[in-house]
Amino acid sequence: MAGSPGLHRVVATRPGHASITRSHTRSGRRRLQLLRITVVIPTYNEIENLPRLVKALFSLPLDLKILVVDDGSADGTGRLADELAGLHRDRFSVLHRPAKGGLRSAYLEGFRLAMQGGAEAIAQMDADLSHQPEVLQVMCGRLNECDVVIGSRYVVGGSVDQSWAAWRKALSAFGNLYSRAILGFDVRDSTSGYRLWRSETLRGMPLERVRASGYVFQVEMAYLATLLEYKVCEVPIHFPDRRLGRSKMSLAIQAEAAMRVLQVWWQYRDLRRQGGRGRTTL
Ligand SMILES: Nc1nc2c(ncn2[C@@H]2O[C@H](COP(=O)(O)OP(=O)(O)O)[C@@H](O)[C@H]2O)c(=O)[nH]1
Ligand SMILES: [Mg+2]
Repeated sequence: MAGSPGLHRVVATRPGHASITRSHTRSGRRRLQLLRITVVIPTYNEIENLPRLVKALFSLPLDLKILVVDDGSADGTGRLADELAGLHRDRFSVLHRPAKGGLRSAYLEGFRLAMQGGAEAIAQMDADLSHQPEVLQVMCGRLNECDVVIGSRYVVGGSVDQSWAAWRKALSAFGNLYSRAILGFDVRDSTSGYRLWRSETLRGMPLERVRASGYVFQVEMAYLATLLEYKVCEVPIHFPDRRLGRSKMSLAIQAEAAMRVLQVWWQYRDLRRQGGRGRTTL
């Protein structure tokens, strides 16, 4: 983070950009602060959803940029994103990748670009509006005391779409319980893809070691943060179903998930011993 250690950058609020977080200086005075946030949005065939999401995000009183990572969507999402980039010049950019490469590399490449671009905080969310943009403000408010904030369906106040069949609710809840049991950590919704990271947190994580894609990518990242003794917080979210377009998660990915969680447990046995000393920035 920019500025002297222990102090947060003080930024004058711009018209239309209310301050969103407060921090304490060493002298204990409260300072208004506006974090520079980049929202990384992976897209694959999200042409109906993307303009709505972008509009909703840019209407938030946050200092926010958007980075879309599009994997050659056949429905023209990439072209639409280019048009949006033309409209919102310095606030919107697109990373075009030639083919569907999965969430792990989409997010990791997006995070890297966002950090290079000077983001102080990096959000990740689905393009399909199942991650409600306004919650980002609540997440920002928590980032003073937390190293990463997860939008959680499974803390008090959180919920999933009422239309979900019982088996789907059970599968999702079971996935989270299973991960908690195997990995022995206390993140209630470790499969959630709605998150806000301090850039410092991502910098301290050995991202080149992350292997899982799909749901387990989210689990692996949350576990890694916990192992490295970062403070992981959860805020309740309602998770409505996507209304438009189709989910790209397949049964194969879900079946793979259970195995991958075991691999995650095995893969980080060294970090379990090292704790916070395993961070790549000390
Ligand atoms: N760039 C990229 N985006 C993807 C890929 N797979 C899924 N997405 C996007 O990642 C987000 C999560 O996928 P989604 O289909 O909503 O999964 P679900 O929420 O579990 O049903 C959405 O914004 C998708 O468009 C991929 O391979 N590459
Ligand atoms: Mg989704």
